[in-house]
Amino acid sequence: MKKSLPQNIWTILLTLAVLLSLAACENRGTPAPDISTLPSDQSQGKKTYGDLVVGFSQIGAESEWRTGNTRSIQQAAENLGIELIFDDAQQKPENQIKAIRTFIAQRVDVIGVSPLVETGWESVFQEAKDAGIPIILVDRRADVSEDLFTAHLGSDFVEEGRRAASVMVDLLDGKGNIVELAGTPDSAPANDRFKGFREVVAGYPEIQFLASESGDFTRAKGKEVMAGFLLAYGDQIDGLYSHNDDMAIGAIRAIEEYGLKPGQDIKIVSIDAIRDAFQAMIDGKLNATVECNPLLGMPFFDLALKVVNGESVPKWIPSQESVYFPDNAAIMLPSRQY
Ligand code: GZL
Repeated sequence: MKKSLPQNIWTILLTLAVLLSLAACENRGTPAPDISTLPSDQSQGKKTYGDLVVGFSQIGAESEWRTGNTRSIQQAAENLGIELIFDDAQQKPENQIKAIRTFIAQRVDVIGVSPLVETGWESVFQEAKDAGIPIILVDRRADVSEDLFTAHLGSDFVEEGRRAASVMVDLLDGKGNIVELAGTPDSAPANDRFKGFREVVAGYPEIQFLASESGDFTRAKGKEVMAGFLLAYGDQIDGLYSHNDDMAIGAIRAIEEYGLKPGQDIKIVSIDAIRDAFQAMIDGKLNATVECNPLLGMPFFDLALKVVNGESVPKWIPSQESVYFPDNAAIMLPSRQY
């Protein structure tokens, strides 16, 4: 005969069943941990800045803009605790290709590069793609198919050329002879600034180019080429369009040595908005500088972390930029960071 259980055992079992079911409800009711509040290294294995190893191929140190760009990248890596492997190519694209191959061999998480020139990158970018290492273009663009790089973080150089031309047209009142100091041949900024400027002056037939020659974005070459322009055209020159401030500052020296007044006898418009350009405007030797922002360090690493964590990013993230004139140069100078 089935031994009947003492009556109170049923009460105990029932109570136990109720308690267990409440506990289960409690667990079901407890929300899953909010992964967005966890340190991201715990949320589904996402990397944090401190996990990143980033290779960066820099062009060189040809200008104050480049120096500011390098400082921004290195400082941001230090602040974020990112392992940065930084290579200075000293203006040689073959050194950039070598550096990218080394980064691939080192299995970095992301490769950043500012391509010196637009062409010649397909095969090494394909090698990075085959190795599963994303490439982010920082500053300059490369002329490759879009599947060979993940994103481009940099300025709209064509728009910078348009802005420079609009200022020059105003300064010359729509007529005059200009010379042009162009950037590094085949570089994206030189190609685009050349193009953007001409889009605008095409509407002013009385503005004529006397000459255009590369000053390679450096002060020394800018001075040398401007001296040649002055020997060839002298006081026929009404305006100078320089693709960057460093070449314009070199040209200012050449104009003074020639015996003319920069900013007065020859109107000068350049691009970058480096500190020395603000000083030149204060001194009355430069008439305007179109901003080109080199402070790309933080945005670059923010983009790199998103890419490594599989987040979708825009193909191009253009910089927001202004144009600066002598009237507020003295007020602006103290706050300029490059
Ligand atoms: C533009 C950058 C250019 C600067 C120059 O983004 O690539 O290179 O305008 C620099 O000063 O040398």
